[in-house]
Amino acid sequence: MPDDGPDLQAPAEALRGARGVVVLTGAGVSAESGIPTFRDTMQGLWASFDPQQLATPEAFARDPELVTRWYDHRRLGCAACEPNPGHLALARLERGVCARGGSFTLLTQNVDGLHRRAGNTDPVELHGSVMTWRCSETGEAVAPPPPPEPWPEFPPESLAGAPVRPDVVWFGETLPEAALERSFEALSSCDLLLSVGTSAVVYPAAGFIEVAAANGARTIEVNPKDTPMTPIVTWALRGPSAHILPSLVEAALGGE
Ligand code: BJW
Repeated sequence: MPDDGPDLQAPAEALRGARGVVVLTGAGVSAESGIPTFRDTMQGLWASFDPQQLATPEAFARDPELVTRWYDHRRLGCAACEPNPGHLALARLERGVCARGGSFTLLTQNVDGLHRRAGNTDPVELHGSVMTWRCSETGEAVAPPPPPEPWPEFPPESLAGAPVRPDVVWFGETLPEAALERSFEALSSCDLLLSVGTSAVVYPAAGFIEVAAANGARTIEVNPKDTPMTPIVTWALRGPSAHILPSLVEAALGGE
């Protein structure tokens, strides 16, 4: 028999029977949309920079021009990309679970806005969004120029005279309280958690898989590689999410 991917029967049955579904996504779900994952080596002009060094309040304080140029480059890159079949499968999954009266919560670490564009109605953006920006002092929203226009200056300046920053969560910053509340509420009552395209090394999101498992949920991981959470998940499905998710969701929902 040809090897056309992992065996989806048991995880698809679990997904079909679940009444509370939580999906946790990371950068890998957007890889096939052409957005590099967070821990990929950067390309071109940014090849000599380390994302983990730039995604910090300290880097922004030290060099706001560099950090805002990097985020604006990513903002315009995300705006130019489209949701891929993996994103679309998760939107279909939300419709299917809700149509049969179940609960569905999408928790994403991604800042690219692609889940919303694919049709998921209310994703919890744990690490914020690169598409929205705010004054670094007052917190007031400051709208960036519509893509493909870059900001006219780096860093952009707010009406309060302070540098404007992307509305993302950097290392050492706390996640939005409402996002954490919605996450823990969903994790405490779900019977299935699907983790897709995350290296599962950044907390608190990485710990969500353990929280769901400790509450009795079954867990599915979709990733081409092992992660620190692989040993505890119920099913580890190896492969790219743009291939696996459409098949998994089709097997779970069928004609629904
Ligand atoms: C594919 C694929 C394909 C490829 N299909 N898959 C507990 C223990 C230890 C440390 C801490 C802790 N609690 C808090 C911390 C500190 C810190 C942390 O976790 N550090 C660790 C690195 C050790 N956490 C924080 O600081 C958080 N704040 C917080 O907890 O506040 C309270 C506190 C502070 C300090 C101490 C204690 C408490 C904030 C975390 C904010 C993270 N922000 C970033 C940047 C956002 C803006 C931006 O994008 O620039 O979020 S960091 C970066 O990592 C980004 C991502 O959302 C996040 C996760 O990365 P992700 O999505 O998993 O991407 P990758 O690249 O790592 O992995 C991609 C995966 O896809 C890989 O596995 C591939 O194999 C796979 N893949 N192709 C499917 N086609």
